[in-house]
Amino acid sequence: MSDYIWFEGIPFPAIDYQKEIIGEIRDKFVIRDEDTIILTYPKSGTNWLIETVCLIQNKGNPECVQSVPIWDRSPWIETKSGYQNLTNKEGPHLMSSHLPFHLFPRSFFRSKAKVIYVIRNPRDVLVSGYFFWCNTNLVKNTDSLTTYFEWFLKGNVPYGSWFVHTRDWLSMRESENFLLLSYEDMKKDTMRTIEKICDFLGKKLEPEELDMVLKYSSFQAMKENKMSNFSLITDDLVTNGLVLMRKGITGDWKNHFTEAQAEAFDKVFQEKMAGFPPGLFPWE
Ligand code: PPS
Repeated sequence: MSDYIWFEGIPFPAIDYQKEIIGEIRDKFVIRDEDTIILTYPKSGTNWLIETVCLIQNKGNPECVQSVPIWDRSPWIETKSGYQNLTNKEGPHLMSSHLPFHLFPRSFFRSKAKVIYVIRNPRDVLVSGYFFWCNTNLVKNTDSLTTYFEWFLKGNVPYGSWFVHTRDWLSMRESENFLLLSYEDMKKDTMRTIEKICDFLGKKLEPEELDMVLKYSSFQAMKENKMSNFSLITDDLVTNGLVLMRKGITGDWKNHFTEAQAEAFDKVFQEKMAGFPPGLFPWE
């Protein structure tokens, strides 16, 4: 098991990340007006959104999502391999990131590049992260949910505190080039979310093309697509069979939290997210 790489108070996975590169990306990586960025705190539905956007860009044709690994279609800005990939490839770029606000490339804040930020009930993010990271060699991990729960509340998990990440990025929610989505709304009315993304990206799709986007970005289709389900990740990075497409539901935290944990979580949430309108967070 690896420990983290720490950069400016944020723990990053130990493999495919490097402090110098994370700093260089913030200071020097150039994001252009034509670029699109999928931005999330880990385990919020990043890959679902990447799949959806790739399908929208291809008018529902699944050829690309079925032949190119997801991390090549939308490279992770802050990983060594993603950064290399982006600097070698001509834009416009579709890219992904889990970076917190203060470490994000500064050039973005001077650009018109579009960001789609997805939030998810942090309780489900916690459970999803626990089952994901404990099957990898990428980070310090534990096989006790009790321990992981404490780490999560303190922000001692990959990419730091959910509360800080979300609070900071939500400060951009009124910006024209920022689309805020939630995993819960994506589940409740997937087609409506696809249409919102099309509007935001200025893409006009025919009804049958929209149906194809819906079909090929479904949980089942992605679970069966080896370009998207992380089964191409090499064995040296994973233990116990890593699964990205675990359950794909909302509210799974209720199957895992004790009553005391649920209460403790509510208290921290109320403290740390005070000041935001409750309607912004569409979960129970
Ligand atoms: S990562 O590793 O941080 O990039 O993970 P991320 O993609 O953000 O989140 C993984 C969770 O998203 C669920 N998922 C989906 N749910 C519904 N529909 C689709 N198509 C879909 N694709 C991914 C995935 O199952 C993870 O959630 P859990 O709760 O663990 O099942």
